[in-house]
Amino acid sequence: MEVDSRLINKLKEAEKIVFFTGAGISAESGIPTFRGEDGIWNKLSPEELANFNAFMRNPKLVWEWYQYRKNIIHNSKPNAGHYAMVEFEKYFPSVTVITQNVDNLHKRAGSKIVYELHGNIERNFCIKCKKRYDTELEFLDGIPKCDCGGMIRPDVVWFGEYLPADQLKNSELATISSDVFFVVGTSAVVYPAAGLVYTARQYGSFIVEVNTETTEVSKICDVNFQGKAGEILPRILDKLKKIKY
Ligand code: BJW
Ligand code: ZN
Repeated sequence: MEVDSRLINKLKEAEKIVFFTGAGISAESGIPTFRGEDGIWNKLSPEELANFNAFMRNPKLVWEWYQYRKNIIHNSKPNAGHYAMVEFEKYFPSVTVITQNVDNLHKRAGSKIVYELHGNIERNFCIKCKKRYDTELEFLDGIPKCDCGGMIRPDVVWFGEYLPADQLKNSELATISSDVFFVVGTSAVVYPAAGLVYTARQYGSFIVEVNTETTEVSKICDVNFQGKAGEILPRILDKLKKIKY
C-alpha cells in the first residue's frame, strides 16, 4: 500500500485531526459489526433490535443481544488501529475521536478526547425513574429491574432516539475545524452521525476513508484506503513519523 502523497502533504501542515469511527475499527478486536452477515444475530437485523419498541415488546430478547455483545466486549482488547490513533496525539496539537461505537475501546486504548455518539454499553439506566446503574446488573427472568420496579436498559442510542446533545455538538465543532478527517470502519448509513462526513466536506477538511469495502461516502472522500484499519492506520503512522522527525 502506497500512502498517497497528497495525504502526506496535508499531514505535514495539519494541526487538527479527527477520527470518525464505526464498528469496523473494533472488528479486529473480535467484536462483530452491525451490517453484512456479521451483524445478523438470531436472524435479526440491528434495526429490529436497537429500538425502544423492540425493547418494550421483548425486553428479554434485546437484553440477550446486549449480554451476548457485552460478554464479547469484556473479553476483547483494543487493536493496532485504536493504538495508532492514540499515537497520532504525539504529532498533532489536536486529535479528536468521534465514535459511533459503544464498546469503550478508544478510551481503553488511551485516546484523550473521545466523543461517543451512540452511548456506552457499560452504562445503564431505569426507563421509569432514570436512575443510573453503571455496575454489574442483576438479572431476574432475563431482565434487570430498578428499585422502583422499572426496567433497566442500556445507555445507548436506539433508532428514533436523539443523540446526546453535548457529544453531537462537540463532534460537529471538531469536524468543522478539522484539517484532516479520517472515516474509519463505518458503513456511514446511520444518521445524524454519517452527516459529519458531509459537514467535513462542506468545511473543506481533507477526508480519508479507511474501510475494507466501498461505502455510501467513498465518493466524497479525497483518499480511500481499502483494507483493515489495524493494518492501514499503523502504516500511515509510520510514514508520519518519517515526515515529522
Ligand atoms: C472494516 C473492518 C476493518 C469491517 N477495518 N473497516 C436521515 C436520513 C435517513 C434516516 C434518518 C435520517 N436521520 C435520522 C434517520 C433515522 C435513523 C437512521 O439513520 N436510519 C438509517 C439506517 C436509514 N437514525 C436515528 O434514528 C438516530 N436518531 C435520530 O435521528 O434522532 C432524531 C429523531 C428523533 C425522533 C424521531 C426521529 C428522529 C439514532 C441512530 C441510532 C443508531 N444506533 C445503533 C445502535 C447503538 C447501540 C448499540 O451498539 O447497540 O448504532 S444502530 C448501529 O449502526 C450502531 C452503530 O453505531 C451504527 C452505525 O453502524 P457502523 O458502525 O457503521 O457499522 P456497520 O456494521 O454498518 O459498518 C461496519 C463497516 O466497517 C463496514 O463498512 C465494513 O466494510 C467495515 N469494516 N471490518 C476497516 N477491519
Ligand atoms: Zn427506577
